[in-house]
Amino acid sequence: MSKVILYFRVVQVSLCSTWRQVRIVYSTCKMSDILAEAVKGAAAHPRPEGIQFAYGTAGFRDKSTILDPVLYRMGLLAALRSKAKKATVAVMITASHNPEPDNGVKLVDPMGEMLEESWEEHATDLANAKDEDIGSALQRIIDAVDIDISLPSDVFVARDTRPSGPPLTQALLDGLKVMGSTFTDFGILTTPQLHYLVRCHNSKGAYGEPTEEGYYKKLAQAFLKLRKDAGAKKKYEPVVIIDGANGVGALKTRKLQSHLHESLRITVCNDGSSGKLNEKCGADFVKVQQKPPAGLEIQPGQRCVSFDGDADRVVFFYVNKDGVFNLLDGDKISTLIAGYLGELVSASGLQLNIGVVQTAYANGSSTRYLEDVMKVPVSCAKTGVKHLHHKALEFDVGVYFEANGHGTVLFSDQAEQKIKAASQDDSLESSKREAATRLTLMMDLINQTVGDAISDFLVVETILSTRDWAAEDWNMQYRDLPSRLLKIKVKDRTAVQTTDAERCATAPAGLQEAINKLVAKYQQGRSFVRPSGTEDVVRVFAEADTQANADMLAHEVSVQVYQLAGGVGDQPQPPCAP
Ligand code: 16G
Ligand code: ZN
Repeated sequence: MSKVILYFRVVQVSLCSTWRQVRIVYSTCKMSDILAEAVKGAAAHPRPEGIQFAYGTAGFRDKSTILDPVLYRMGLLAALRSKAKKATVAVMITASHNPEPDNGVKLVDPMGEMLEESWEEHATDLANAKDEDIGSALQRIIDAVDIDISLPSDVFVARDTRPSGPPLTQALLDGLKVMGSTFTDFGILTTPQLHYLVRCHNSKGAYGEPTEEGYYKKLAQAFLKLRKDAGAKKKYEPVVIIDGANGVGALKTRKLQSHLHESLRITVCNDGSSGKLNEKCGADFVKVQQKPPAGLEIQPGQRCVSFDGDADRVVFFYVNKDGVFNLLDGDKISTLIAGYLGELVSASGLQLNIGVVQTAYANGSSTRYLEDVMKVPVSCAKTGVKHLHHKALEFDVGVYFEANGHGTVLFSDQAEQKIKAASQDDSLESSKREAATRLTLMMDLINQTVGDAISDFLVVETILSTRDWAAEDWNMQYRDLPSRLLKIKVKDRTAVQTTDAERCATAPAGLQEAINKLVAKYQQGRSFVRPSGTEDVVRVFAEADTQANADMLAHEVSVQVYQLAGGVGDQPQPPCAP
């Protein structure tokens, strides 16, 4: 006799004006019914023929017009993930720095971490299952992970400002409803805000109040306390221009502003009132183009900040009195933060090791500065936030940043306890206790779940103010080597394989040897190639003593990729003489 298991299933979820009030009506049903309904529900979200989706470094990302079925399926998957973790998980709908017509979706684990890597495969399988096979695809995941389907599930949902966001959210919610999951739709949030909320919720408030207001309050309180004793400044000006990439970062900075009172004068440009999301603006544009975004009027020396489309990346820049553009990217930010936290740790007398995690894209000057001048250990991780995050966990205080401006600081539980205890230890010298107190405030200011443009921006402002530095003083810590990033189209980008955190190519045969020979021709030359995780291209990075040499080295390596890895179209042309 076959066993019939009855499960509770939510059949009605009503969201009231305040999101905390969710009315839930339960009924009972069988697991086979849930799977059958998941298949039935797919009729409203049919999967197009001939498209293969892949859960990449930043989840699924594509033209928004083809993502509806993926969102529906991610609703199904998020419910399973929540059951598997016995906790609330989150789903963010965004395509970050990509153009406005794109969109994407990624799952967030209970403590605000990226989705565990082993589930990326489940996500890809489910996204590619035919409509009629959704039930068996779900069953495969349930069996593989051994999920107790009778457990409840709960999911937080948010999106960026893209016009495709609302209908895609609807598709996601349809998936959640079919699974009988409860959910909270927060509407428009930055990616890091959603990460913060799910962590607060699951840690029962220990990380902060699980509301958007709670996020602003936590950051602003720490920021204002860290500024309290600041004396008169000669160089640091509390005036900053923010390029909001015409996205959610602009809206949320406006909300933060009222909490900061008069401590910082922020002008938000590219706030979405006229321009398009990420078009000629935002952190990615500024980093890649090495020039200021459109829509900003900048005085020499004025400190400016660019966020990306979902506000998880930040870069700073200024134009000097000769009109020369200067970028302060993720490498400069991590160096600044590691230096300051290192000083606080020494001043507190605590035995904590600090390390910095970078990727192969980090400017060689930054790595040398950290290792040779600051004597800070540096680890290199593969591109993609999850790899850096993972490595940063190896330190008591792990500072990780990608050169593109995505990064944060992780404090181990043990470090956190030691710092908090020292800040309350009356037997300690007051200077030590004070340093520990500043460290606790820095921990509150830093969003440890994921890189957060708003939080990182406030951290940098705090350090610059404490040091009484203008952007130029910060920039002078070390001089970036000129670099160039190119992309090459090939028949199959997986023909290029790498090892040693992407610094060495293991395939195609002969490519690394060719790169080594080319690099040897240039002063301070360095180059590596890697298949992109988000675009169908191979990326080529090169740096050297001069811009012309960096450009030429990047070009010569590109030609090797083109010839050895099956280049498509015309062979790359040498850079034009300046
Ligand atoms: C994604 C990654 C970013 C990485 C970029 C590289 C996350 C959240 N985002 O945007 O960290 O720098 O991919 O793109 O992990 P690429 O593989 O196309 O060069
Ligand atoms: Zn982003």
